[in-house]
Amino acid sequence: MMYKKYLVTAALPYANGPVHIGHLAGVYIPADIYARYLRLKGCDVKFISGSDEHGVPITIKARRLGISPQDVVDKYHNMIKDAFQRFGISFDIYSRTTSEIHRKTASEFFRRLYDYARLTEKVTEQYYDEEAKQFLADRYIVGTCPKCGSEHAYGDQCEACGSTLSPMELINPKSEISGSVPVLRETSHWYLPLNRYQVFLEDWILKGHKEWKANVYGQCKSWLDEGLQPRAVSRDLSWGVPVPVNGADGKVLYVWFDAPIGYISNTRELLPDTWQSYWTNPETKLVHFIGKDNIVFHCIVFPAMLRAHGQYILPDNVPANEFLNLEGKKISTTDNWAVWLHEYLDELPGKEDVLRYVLCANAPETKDNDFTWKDFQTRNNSELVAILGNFVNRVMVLTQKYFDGKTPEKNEFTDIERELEVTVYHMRRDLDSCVESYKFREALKKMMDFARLGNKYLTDTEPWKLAQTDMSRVATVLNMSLQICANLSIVTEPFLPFTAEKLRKMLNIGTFKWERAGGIYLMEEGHQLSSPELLFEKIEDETIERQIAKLPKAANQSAGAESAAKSKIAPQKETVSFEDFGKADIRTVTVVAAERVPDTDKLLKLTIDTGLDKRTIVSGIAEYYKPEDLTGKQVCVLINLAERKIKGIESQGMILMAKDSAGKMCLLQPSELMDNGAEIG
Ligand code: B3M
Ligand code: ZN
Repeated sequence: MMYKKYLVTAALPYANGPVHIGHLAGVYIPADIYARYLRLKGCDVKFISGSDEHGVPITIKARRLGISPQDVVDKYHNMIKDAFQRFGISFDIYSRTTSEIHRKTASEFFRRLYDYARLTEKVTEQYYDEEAKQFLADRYIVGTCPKCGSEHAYGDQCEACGSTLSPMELINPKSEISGSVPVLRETSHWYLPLNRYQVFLEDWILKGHKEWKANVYGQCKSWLDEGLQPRAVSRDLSWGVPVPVNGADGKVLYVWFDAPIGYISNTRELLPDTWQSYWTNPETKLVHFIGKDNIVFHCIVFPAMLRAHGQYILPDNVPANEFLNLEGKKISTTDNWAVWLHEYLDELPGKEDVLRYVLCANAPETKDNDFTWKDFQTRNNSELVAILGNFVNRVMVLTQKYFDGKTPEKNEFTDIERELEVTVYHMRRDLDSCVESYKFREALKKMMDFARLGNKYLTDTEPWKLAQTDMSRVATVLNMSLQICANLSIVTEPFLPFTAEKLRKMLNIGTFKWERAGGIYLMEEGHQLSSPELLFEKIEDETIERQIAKLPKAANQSAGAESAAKSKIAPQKETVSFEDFGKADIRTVTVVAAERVPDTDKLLKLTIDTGLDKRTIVSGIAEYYKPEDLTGKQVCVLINLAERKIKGIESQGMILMAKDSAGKMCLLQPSELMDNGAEIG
């Protein structure tokens, strides 16, 4: 389907705290890359977000600080908005759900569902705090999680195990406000009967959107398989959008009812006259960028609301990401185990793109991922500086030296240039397909491939040597190199917008349309360049040491991988889908030869017979097994692991081991002798 318009939304962050790198990697960087890409392609795109300013987390924070909820959201909304802007997140609008237009839009939305009998009303018993004289919705009630036993579960969710809960499921419930044990009282609420949309959602998602990311599709499937139940869409609270029905005093819309409507209200605020031409237009592609904890609301609840409403389009895709950890530990705002965007911007000025690059390179696209300051430094120094910065700098300096900073002419092509022309053309197309399928990590690599290609071209042609004999060749080589620089000024724009701008300035060019990338006629002969500047600077150890030292001490110690491992059994990892597990090809194999890898304590080089072939794997088991103990043993090996070079040896698989919390390790062996190549699963 050819779309005429695009709505790109990024989850509305709660305005109860600042934004950290987890938010950026999971939601805002991919969304921004996508929106910038579409804009450069000349598409009619609106990139929408804003602060989520209702809900119990806000009122709890206000109570704790002794200020009003409005004061809380004013403070954080401005802080978040400012940080996003400084970081180059190119929203067309970043508004807020306390705006007048949002209140109106959300009320009208609810009212339409109410008028068309799309909601049901029900009286139930709910927890009530007799001391504070109020009902205890969602996070106002705390207790023990029935699923994992954590003592700090909330009435809507357990953060320890990620389960969605209802207040009635909590063991030993207590009021978050007064600490008292709540009583049950009757109250009446409106419900969205999700069960009525079960069949529709099954068709739409399970049959119609098989292309959605596996993590998203899998979560939807498990919700649908469990069978959808009606969900309350109102609450007994004073902070929120009042329920627009007579006799509903003291009741507001549930925050997860009003928040996604914020995407619509914010578009309406941006385009008072034409917003409907986006939201009611089947030729609009709507894409929600969110984190994994928001999947059910964006894939099940909001689409059911939109369907019940009847006038608006549904999302085409919801490319949700998993979570980003920090130095091996879950980001925690309460423990201050986080890198806060506003602090980063103040402390590492001019390095916006470095963080954008590192977070995109490590984006938790298919599984949780880790941010470490060491990796941040390495990616800056050996990728941004050494590959991208270095290429551009060499071209600028050489052009200055040999041609007074003017783009030289393209003379006769050799095979190298002919091949280069074709390669560049294909690289652009490959990059497009990665972005369009929401594979931003891979897209970033493809972006860097332009610089890699440029470096290789310079190394192969050596214009500094040619300069002694053949200036006409030098001209061609530098012309082509400048074409690659101009290509880089386009393809870096979605990922590294500050760098793209610097590059345009140096090349003394304007912004090209995306479609021009992949071509070699961007820089005109005779065009004067500006003076070269460095695109990136090396990051020294002190810089990252200072950042590491900022992380809270207590948490810092327990973050040490070893002490954590010794203190307890590793927690269960993320759920994987059946298909995901099925990708791992594990076989029984026989070790036919084993030897130590010279100059290492831990590594053995094993030759194994997989039944399919004989191959080499390098394994870190020398502390536990002598080479002679292994020869002839049958073990289990993951055979389709991407090849890795370890100490110069290609390792083609991984031998499976068990490791306990004390660090003891042992091999896994089949309980009976099997043929080599037997599949394990
Ligand atoms: N504020 C939850 C969150 O920040 C929520 C997202 C709303 S998107 C409509 O995780
Ligand atoms: Zn739990």
